[in-house]
Amino acid sequence: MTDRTRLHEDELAFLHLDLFGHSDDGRGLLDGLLDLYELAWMTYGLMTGGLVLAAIPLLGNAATVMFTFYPPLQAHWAFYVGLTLVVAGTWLVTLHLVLTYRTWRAQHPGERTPLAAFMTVITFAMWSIASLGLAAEMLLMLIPWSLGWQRGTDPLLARTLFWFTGHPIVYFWLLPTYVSWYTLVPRQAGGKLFSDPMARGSFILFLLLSTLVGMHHQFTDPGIGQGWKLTHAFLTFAVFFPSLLTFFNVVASLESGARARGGRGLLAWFAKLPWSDPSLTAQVLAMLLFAFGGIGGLVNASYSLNLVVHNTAYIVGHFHLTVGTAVTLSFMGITYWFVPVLRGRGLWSPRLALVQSWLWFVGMGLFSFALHDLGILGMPRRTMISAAPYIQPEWQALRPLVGIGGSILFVSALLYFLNMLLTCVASHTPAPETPACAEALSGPEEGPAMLDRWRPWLILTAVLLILAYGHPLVHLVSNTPLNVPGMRVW
Ligand code: HAS
Ligand code: CU
Repeated sequence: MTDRTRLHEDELAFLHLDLFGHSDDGRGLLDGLLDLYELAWMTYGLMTGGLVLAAIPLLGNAATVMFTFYPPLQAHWAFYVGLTLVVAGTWLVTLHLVLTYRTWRAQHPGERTPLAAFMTVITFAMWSIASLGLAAEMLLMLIPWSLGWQRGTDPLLARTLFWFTGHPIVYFWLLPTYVSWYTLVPRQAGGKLFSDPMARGSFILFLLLSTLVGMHHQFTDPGIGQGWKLTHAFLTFAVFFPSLLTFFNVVASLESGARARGGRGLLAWFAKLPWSDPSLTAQVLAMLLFAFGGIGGLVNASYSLNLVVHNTAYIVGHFHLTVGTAVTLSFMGITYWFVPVLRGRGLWSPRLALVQSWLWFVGMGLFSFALHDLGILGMPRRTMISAAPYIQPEWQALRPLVGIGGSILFVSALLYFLNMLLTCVASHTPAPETPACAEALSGPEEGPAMLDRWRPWLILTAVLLILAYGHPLVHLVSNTPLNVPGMRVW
């Protein structure tokens, strides 16, 4: 056996372990998958190449368009092409997963898909559908326009296509976090997943509903009918629901762990979680702040209330609790076991990791609380406030909290990277074992077989998408003047 084949097998065995946790028929899967090795490297090359291509104009000050790259702000074409390649790379990941999944399916007829695999495939299916908006914006508008082939552009159409993808992108970040909360955290807490079928149900709802709500970012955009905006507001309340299911399921699972460890009382069991485990601590602290991020999201989504908070610091507070904590702090917690497993060495300092997690929690608590408050007091986002002539006296008491919270976060981030670096180069403790997925109190067989099918859900997703976006998109495309020239303000 050549070295390369061995690498194939190791990697694929890991993939197998990772996605199809409890199946024991590893060999057949490996046989079916050897040719996917090249595909994986191609994906890696495409995404890295895209990143580098986008980074060159970014660093060269030729892409000063911020992360939403709204036209008429215009960047160098390489920025748009680079980002498009990154997205194309994610489609190859979907292809890889689907091929793997089909092989597994063929070899395990009648078996329920393991939960982690099911959730991973849903995440990428959802994302691949969602990314079509961005792909259309890039290929049909921004790239030809930045190359000078199209004289003008249309900010409204571009924003609509952007947010078609831009909202579900937040679930593309969140769902991997949920995969960990559902499949690994219950066991880390010493317990079991409360309900496997409910977990699957919540992911199917994400597939169905994630892409129907983008206009909740466009409540103040002229040129889109109020009826459509209101529809998207109601659909946002609907996509809130699978996160409520997650709230219930994950907290019940944590509770099962804490009670098994001797926890008592209505809420006092919470103290009995294994708080000395940094991986678990980081993720539970992330959950706690996410509960507030979710509530803020509901405020944002409420059509009329949105007018109070839109374009203010409140939104910045919101997304630091969601992507900045639920996702980021959870990912940090995940790497506290994952990097040691990959590197074959123990975490350099679990205690430092605990300090880091708590600092993130406290720092973000301050930072985001102050930003929410400042937003309600009317402080705008995306603005250099210290230089604004309209600075308000009632903002002044809160602004230092943003700075203090931000500084604590900065220290926390440094400690995180330090710990990761030292784990890779200086740790001498033995490697932990790859964690196994949690068992479920109520297993997959207890749910309807319907939950493990794809075609009906994909068809329903397409139908809902046409209902939520068909008419407004056709209207915008058929009326677009494409006549707004590009500009660069910095
Ligand atoms: Fe959002 C704007 C609405 C979730 C990210 N959002 C943003 C922006 C970002 C972002 C980056 O409707 C700014 C974009 C920009 O630059 O303009 N968002 C929502 C709603 C949800 C939501 C309804 N957002 C997220 C997530 C994000 C994210 C997730 C990133 C990962 N958001 C909006 C709206 C806007 C918006 C409007 C536009 C505003 C504007 O005007 O510009 C929901 O999905 C949230 C559901 C969450 C929950 C919480 C569940 C809690 C769990 C943990 C439970 C466990 C605990 C342990 C607490 C329902 C699962 C406790 C233990 C015990 C003992 C109890
Ligand atoms: Cu959104």
